[in-house]
Amino acid sequence: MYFRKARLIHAELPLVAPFKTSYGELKSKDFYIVELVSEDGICGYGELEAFPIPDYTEETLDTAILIVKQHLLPLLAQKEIHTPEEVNPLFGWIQGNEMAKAAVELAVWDAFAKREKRSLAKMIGATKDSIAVGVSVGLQRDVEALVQLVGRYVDEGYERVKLKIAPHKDIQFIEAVRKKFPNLSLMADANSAYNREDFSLLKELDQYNLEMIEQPFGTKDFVDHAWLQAKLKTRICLDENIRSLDDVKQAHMLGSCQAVNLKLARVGGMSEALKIVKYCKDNDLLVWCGGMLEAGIGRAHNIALAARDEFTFPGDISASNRYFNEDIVSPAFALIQGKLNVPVNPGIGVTLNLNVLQKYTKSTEEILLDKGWS
Ligand code: OSB
Ligand code: MG
Repeated sequence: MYFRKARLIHAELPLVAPFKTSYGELKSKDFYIVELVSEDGICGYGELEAFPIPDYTEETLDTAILIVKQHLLPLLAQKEIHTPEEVNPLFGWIQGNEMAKAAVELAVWDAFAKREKRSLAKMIGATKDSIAVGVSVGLQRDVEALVQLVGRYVDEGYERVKLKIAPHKDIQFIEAVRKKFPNLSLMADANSAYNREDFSLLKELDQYNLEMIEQPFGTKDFVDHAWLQAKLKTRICLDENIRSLDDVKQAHMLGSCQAVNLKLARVGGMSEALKIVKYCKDNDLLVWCGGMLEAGIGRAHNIALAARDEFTFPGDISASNRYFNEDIVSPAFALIQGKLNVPVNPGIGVTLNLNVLQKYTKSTEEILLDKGWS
């Protein structure tokens, strides 16, 4: 397949409520859609998940779109791509920039699945037709607000709840939610807000029957995480640390975690994600699908991945209405008895909702891939 054109659509969707983590607060989802058009008119879509500021990883929307335009799209220009697996090695000489790579690579996967008239889920070997999902809840003002919000999500049918924590915004909050929901599948995500000196706080969390504690320590640390994992009965899960299969191997060999939050955007796309899934399965690491507050395109990719059999633990893949009043795809993703349906149409299985997308589009740029580069 040759790609003849790319369209970069910059859009910003307001969130239904601000999302607060130990890094800061997000009020909207600012993103690009990467549309690749093949020689025979097939359109593949990817969503660029970098955030406006480099707090979660080094990439920002501005740096990532620059990498897409200056380095990744030129590699696709005038080059025949035979399988989507070729894209990851094609981008391999470029260091880092996983989110930029993922946005383009995932658009290629979508295009190939559409050409084969198969759903992306089926194409990557997924068999589930619906997936149980969880919800990630941001830091709240006080314990009462948190307990009430969790109650709302539980009523809506979410099967697993993740609570953001930070030092001293932890024990009280977790304790209150656990007391109100003794049997809820519950976990905590620190977004790297702790260090070894905070051990007593983390040790206290060990008594609340949490599914896991996600990314307590620094985003490049494997050694202190291993030290902590040896001291806790609760599983440690790594998120920010995991940018490639090599990172997962390192974490596993050192004993830094027992679970991996897998995000397509953070590991550079589908090919790397599938390798990580296999490694986790072979080495008894729990792997589950994380989220980046995706709009509809990114969410569709996540759902295809999480439809594989290895994903037994509900992902951070909530329904569209948990994030936005309206989503940019049709149909939007709806929660049905705690589950999301896996689209069956070709490719990602949803189409751009142009009415909604236009309302929130900030700019559009078209780049021809058959001229100007060799
Ligand atoms: O740490 O998992 C995280 C959102 C943005 C950046 C990092 C994280 C998150 C979430 C939200 O927890 C997950 C979702 O998309 O629902
Ligand atoms: Mg996380």
